[in-house]
Amino acid sequence: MKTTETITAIATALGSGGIGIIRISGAHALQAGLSIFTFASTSALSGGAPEPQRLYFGDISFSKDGSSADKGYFVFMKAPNSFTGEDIVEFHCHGGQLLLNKILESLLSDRHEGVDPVRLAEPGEFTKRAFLNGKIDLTEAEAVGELIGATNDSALAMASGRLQGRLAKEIAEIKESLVELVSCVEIELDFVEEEIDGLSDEEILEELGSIERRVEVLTQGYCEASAQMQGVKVVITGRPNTGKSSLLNRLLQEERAIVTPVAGTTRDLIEESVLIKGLPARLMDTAGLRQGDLLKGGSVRIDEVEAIGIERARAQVKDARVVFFVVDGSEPEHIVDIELLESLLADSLDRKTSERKFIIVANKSDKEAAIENKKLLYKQDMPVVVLSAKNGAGIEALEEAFYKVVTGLDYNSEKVAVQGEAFITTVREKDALDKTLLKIRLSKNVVSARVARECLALELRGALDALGLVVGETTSEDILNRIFSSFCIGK
Ligand SMILES: Nc1nc2c(ncn2[C@@H]2O[C@H](COP(=O)(O)OP(=O)(O)O)[C@@H](O)[C@H]2O)c(=O)[nH]1
Ligand SMILES: [Mg+2]
Repeated sequence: MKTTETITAIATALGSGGIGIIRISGAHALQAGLSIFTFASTSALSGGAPEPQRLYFGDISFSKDGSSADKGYFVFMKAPNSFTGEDIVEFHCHGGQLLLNKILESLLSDRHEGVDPVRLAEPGEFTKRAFLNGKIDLTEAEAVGELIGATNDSALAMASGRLQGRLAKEIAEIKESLVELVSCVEIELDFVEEEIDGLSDEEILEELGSIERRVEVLTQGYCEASAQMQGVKVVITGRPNTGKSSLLNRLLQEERAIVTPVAGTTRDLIEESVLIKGLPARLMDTAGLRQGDLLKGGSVRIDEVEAIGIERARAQVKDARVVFFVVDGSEPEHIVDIELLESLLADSLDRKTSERKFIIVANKSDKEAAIENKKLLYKQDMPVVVLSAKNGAGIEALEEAFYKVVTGLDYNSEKVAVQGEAFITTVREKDALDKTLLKIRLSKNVVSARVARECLALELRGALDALGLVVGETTSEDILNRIFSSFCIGK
């Protein structure tokens, strides 16, 4: 698909910096770029025009009358040898926000005679054009966003591997095997009369089995890879004084939150990032949950600040991927704990239910324990970890339980992380591969049940279409728009 509209945007981050970049892409990029640039020396031009992939120094005008200017570089990348596959011009000037905005404005204004209007790029539009012009596939386009958003080494390594096309290559190889199989089956169908030697059922099943395993490997790494890439939001909650802040401090290995024996010490949210068993977690300590009606007969007075803190805590739980529900394991079973847990679980009965995992933390194991009394809590179908935030006993077990609920795998310190292999990180890719798997399994059933080869060809085609969704070959316009609109402008 060829897009002719010329677009522009500031490509560097908002705020002031040493250098700011403005990017123009489209058929009129060169014309528009030249209209506001004066070359310091014309000797390097070829026939009066700039050569591609070469930096030129000069004046960039940023006011309507063309008199004011910044000094900077001009670079032209000629289609199709550019990121978008279209003509691109970039200005590398000083990175002041006002300055960059003024230059952008002068490109957008139609004051230049004979220059077609240039419009502001939509979010992700440069990357979208790169995709539409076949410069990158959808997995690589998404990797651009992931590379920019990476906040830890392994996310960065993974995004960079994706950008280099590791996943794209694996998908292409799986696709090739499928295409080969489909063509064998279809040739057989086309030449029924000629009695050519087609593949035996066993051969087809074997080939399908090996394709299935390759797709499975990709889907199995999903939970871990997406956690690596996006980080896991963990909310610590429970009644006041159960040791939530102590647990946060213990996991961070620093005295981050204030700990006192006074109920209601933590009032606002405290958020810190930490790696738990190699997974990046955003840990959030919250105000202890209490309420007049939950504390039976309680005469506890909650002031306005604490009440707001409690409200915030509840809201955070709804947005969490993992919830550490902390109880005081040294106390006899507390009815309030159960009511609280149930009310949080009820809050969780929304779209993300299946994704949100609770871990019950029975704290203060260093004190004389009354844990056996907590039968009701233990009846809930969720992991229980007995630990002491005070002396650190059991923290390892909590970290392993965390790893398990996030990735679905047992933690094994010898296991190398997903980086280095091909893997998927987005729900979109997981969805497409699940569909592919389904079709492959249906194909196997069709062969095993000795149904006509026509049906097999149909299912195999279905698998190919589903696989095409991963790299964007068969992805609808709507979905593409959704993906690219999550990018920022200038990307
Ligand atoms: N013995 C013991 N005391 C603890 C432990 N964890 C927290 N505490 C104490 O319990 C009280 C409340 O702790 P804090 O972390 O502020 O609880 P929060 O209100 O849930 O944040 C403090 O006096 C802590 O010293 C633990 O593992 N063992
Ligand atoms: Mg606290």
